[in-house]
Amino acid sequence: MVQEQKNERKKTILSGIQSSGDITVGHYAGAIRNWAALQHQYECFFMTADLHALTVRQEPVALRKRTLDVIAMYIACGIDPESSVLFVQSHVSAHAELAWILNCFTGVGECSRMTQFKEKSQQHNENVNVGLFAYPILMAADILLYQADLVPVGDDQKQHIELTRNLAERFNFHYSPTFTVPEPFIPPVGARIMSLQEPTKKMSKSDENQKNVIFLSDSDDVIAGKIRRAVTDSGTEISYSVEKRPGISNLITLYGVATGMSFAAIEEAFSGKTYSEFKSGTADAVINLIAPIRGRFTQLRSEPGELESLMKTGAEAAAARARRTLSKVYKKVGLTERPR
Ligand code: ATP
Ligand code: LTN
Repeated sequence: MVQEQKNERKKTILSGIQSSGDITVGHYAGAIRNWAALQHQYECFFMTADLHALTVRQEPVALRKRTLDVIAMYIACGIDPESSVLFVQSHVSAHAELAWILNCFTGVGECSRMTQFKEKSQQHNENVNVGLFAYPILMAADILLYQADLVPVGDDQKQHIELTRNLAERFNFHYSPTFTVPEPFIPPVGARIMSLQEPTKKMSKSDENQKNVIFLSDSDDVIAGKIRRAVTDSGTEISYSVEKRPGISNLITLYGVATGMSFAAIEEAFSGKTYSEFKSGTADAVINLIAPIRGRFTQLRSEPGELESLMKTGAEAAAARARRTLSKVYKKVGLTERPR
């Protein structure tokens, strides 16, 4: 009973990753490892954003498979399915329903200003659809449905959380307090892992050039090869400076994420060493991080029944929480009660 009361007072986290590609070390650094670190202090909801993935063309069979892969990867990275709710966004219809209501509270100008929209509409200029435009509104619905206090994400999602906060405040002001206004949690290290070949660009799972990206499913040899061939800078010094040495700085960040060492300690450990020695040290560190994750992932994916039952429990728990918020919202905006 005492335990129950304590749990009730826990604050809430919601976060997610789109199932638009395989999970990368960037997702691990910017998002998943922080979820794992925070999971026992908060009541947590972690989802696969499969509806968001539809904003760019997906191959249906691959999308279905990746949606399960993402959930399995969360667990392989240390998310405890016993204490966190893991679910698939499309399994909880309240997400799409709240998104519609929030659409009607969002200015076209607000969505046009979103950096991700501008970038993605250039990248996919053959298919600039309304879903891509309204993407951050669905993300706001994801967060607000669970009354999340904290949203742990990488640096690129800051602007979307700012929009979510504005929408929550707007709705609360127009009607009465309804939504918790969430805070972003952006980690001090690893909030933006950069591409290996173009270290001024974010490492992205949908990058056409696979050499840019380390996937958590990559084999040891593939990881070592990608790091060996990573672009470094003209120079010899192993010291962190994003402006002067973006390539080396990205590898220092990866080394720090993989080992937990501070930048100063890494610089000291490699002082006087060559770039090639540093790269092989970084490859070892990243392999030590990823190999056990990959092992657990393979094991989990070989037991589809378990994942499916977990998704069912997750969807039920998430839907129950989401329904409470959605009912309040429907009532406040003036929709008639559904006849029972
Ligand atoms: P895409 O690459 O397909 O455009 P994405 O990988 O940027 O998409 P998501 O998969 O939805 O987008 O990202 C999920 C989470 O992982 C977000 O919190 C995002 O900020 C974080 N993330 C993604 N890439 C990186 C990265 N390179 N460094 C740090 N965090 C990242
Ligand atoms: N838009 C996010 C993925 C995402 C998300 C969310 C993150 C969808 N819904 C809710 C946090 C909370 C992205 O990283 N591209």
